[in-house]
Amino acid sequence: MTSNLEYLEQNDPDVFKALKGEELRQTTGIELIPSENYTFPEVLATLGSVFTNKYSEGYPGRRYYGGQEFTDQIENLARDRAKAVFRAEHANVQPLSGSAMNQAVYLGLLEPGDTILAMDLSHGGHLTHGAPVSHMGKLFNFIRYVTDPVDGSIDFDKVRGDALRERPKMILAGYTSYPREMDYEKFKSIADEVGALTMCDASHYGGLVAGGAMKNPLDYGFDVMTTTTHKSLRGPRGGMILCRKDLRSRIDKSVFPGLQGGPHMNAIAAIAVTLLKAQQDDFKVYAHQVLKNSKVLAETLMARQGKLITGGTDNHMMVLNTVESYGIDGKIAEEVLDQAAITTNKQIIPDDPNPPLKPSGVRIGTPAATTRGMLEADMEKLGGWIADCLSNPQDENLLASVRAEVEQLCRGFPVPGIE
Ligand code: DSN
Repeated sequence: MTSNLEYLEQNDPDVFKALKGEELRQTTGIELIPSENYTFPEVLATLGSVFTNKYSEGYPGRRYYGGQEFTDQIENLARDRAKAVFRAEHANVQPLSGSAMNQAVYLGLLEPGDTILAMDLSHGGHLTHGAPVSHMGKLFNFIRYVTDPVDGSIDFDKVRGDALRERPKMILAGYTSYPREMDYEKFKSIADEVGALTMCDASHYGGLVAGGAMKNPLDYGFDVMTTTTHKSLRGPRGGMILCRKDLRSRIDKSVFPGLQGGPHMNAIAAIAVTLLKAQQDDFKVYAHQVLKNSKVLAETLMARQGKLITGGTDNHMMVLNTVESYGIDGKIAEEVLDQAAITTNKQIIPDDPNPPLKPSGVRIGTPAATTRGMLEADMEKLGGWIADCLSNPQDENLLASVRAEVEQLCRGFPVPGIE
């Protein structure tokens, strides 16, 4: 029988060739972008399944289209598993992406013009946390908190002062580029003092919360937690909202019909699969190993002239100031490492004097390498190679020889789901 991939090869060789090229790139090189990962083979199977054919606007038991026997089953499974994994009273698994999920929360629980206290973009906040260029930044009144330039800590006296003065309707924790744990108790106590809702965008570390390696904001009384499903959680691309049960109706109506139409049922089936995996013992081992690997990679870089923002990491990522460490900007550093088959992403640093497409650093993370089975000794090798490359950005021979070593290392760690 002809497989779906064989049909693709026969009927659209251009797309097939690009797909094979991407498979090769993902297997032969090392993926260190902290928001990327390798998903489970079962997730790839459900994403490419007949669930992609189905329209399911509405929610289980209350749909606007017929034929929902199996889609209702999988959405209920995904919601129940999400509630169990994150100890949440309610879960909405329909958001198509991280941005949509955060927008759905703001639009469902607040009114346009309301004040939200959130982390500044250059200090690690996400675009949807009120960056002036985002629609959310225009629609709501965002007040931004920043981090300490030396140790990266958040000045909670200042956050409290801002909250007492500005009376936000919501206080937002969570980040997209910040290498430390968050102090949820302090956020919650300030929010309670001013009567604000608490929301945590745990998109980056949702998988690490699920695996018990990082703190769960819901355990600290947060009203809402959001997470994307494709980063440390290793699922399909998508988002989910976890909240108290009394917020259920406002959140669900905000996602559909407020913001979205038909949910992607193939992704929801894949989220259900991911959340079963996330309850298993080897996922917990993976989550803890991500942090161990991150610490060793950070220490290796710091021992080789690397200046890390906040001086280290408590989570799966680190932000390397390449200008101060090696005299090159983040764009050049990203390109140099690409030549050695090491994938990172250029990254702005707190109060960066340089523009976003030529910023002062790169962001590095360990979830994908850990999924492949790499351990501390592999991180020491990687850290040494990164330092070698960034210290000698114009040495083509060195970059080629590091590339050969990276490819050799990667051959020992097959990628799940790719033959
Ligand atoms: N794109 C995600 C990241 O890389 O952190 C968040 O938007």
